[in-house]
Amino acid sequence: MTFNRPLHHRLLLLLNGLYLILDQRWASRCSFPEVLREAGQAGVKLVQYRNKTGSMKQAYEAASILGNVAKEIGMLFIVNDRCDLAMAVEADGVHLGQTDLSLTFARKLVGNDMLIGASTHNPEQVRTATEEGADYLGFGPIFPTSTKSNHDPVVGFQGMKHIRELTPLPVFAIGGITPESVTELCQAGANGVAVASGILDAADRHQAFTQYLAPFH
Ligand code: TZP
Ligand code: MG
Repeated sequence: MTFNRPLHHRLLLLLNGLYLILDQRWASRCSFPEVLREAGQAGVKLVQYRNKTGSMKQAYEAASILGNVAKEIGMLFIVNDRCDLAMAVEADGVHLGQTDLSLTFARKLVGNDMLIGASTHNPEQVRTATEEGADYLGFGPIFPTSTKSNHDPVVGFQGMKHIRELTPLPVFAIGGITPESVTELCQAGANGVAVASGILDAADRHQAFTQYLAPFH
């Protein structure tokens, strides 16, 4: 059964451009609330909080602060991996990988109003996540990255091009993306790019935001 949820127009308008990933590993080197405000000013419309190692208590505290900032500046706030945390902080969405809760069961838990994003790495996963009611997809890794350990094989521009026709959902290219690759990824069919290190390691974050977003203007 193909099941594409009719997404509210307002949400669809936000599911493109630069998707900022705030990975807890960078939190000791920069202030996430500050980065989030800079992102909002630059025109970023959605952000994900990713915490692979912290306790639930620590993740809840960080996510609830970031969720409040995101709400204040009108940015979509997505929590990685965990439906319970997303629900606890009243996030706009939850982002699930291939080893997280199934999309079908996650939907039962979070209800119809929460966005569900799905990480996909090959054509089969793109088809399945689409059929199972994801609202948007992450697809990659496009290039090698050290942000995710043991990641799937890289798919490159060709991989992106190949899956474009398999789903009507917004697709964010992810993994090792630099500003130089954004235009070609959009030409290959990406609606946006999801980035962690390219922003969080940038010497000049303001410039990095501008460079990543320029192809979307
Ligand atoms: N999966 C592959 S890369 C990544 C995830 C969740 C995070 C993006 O990392 P970066 O630093 O932009 O390569
Ligand atoms: Mg996950």
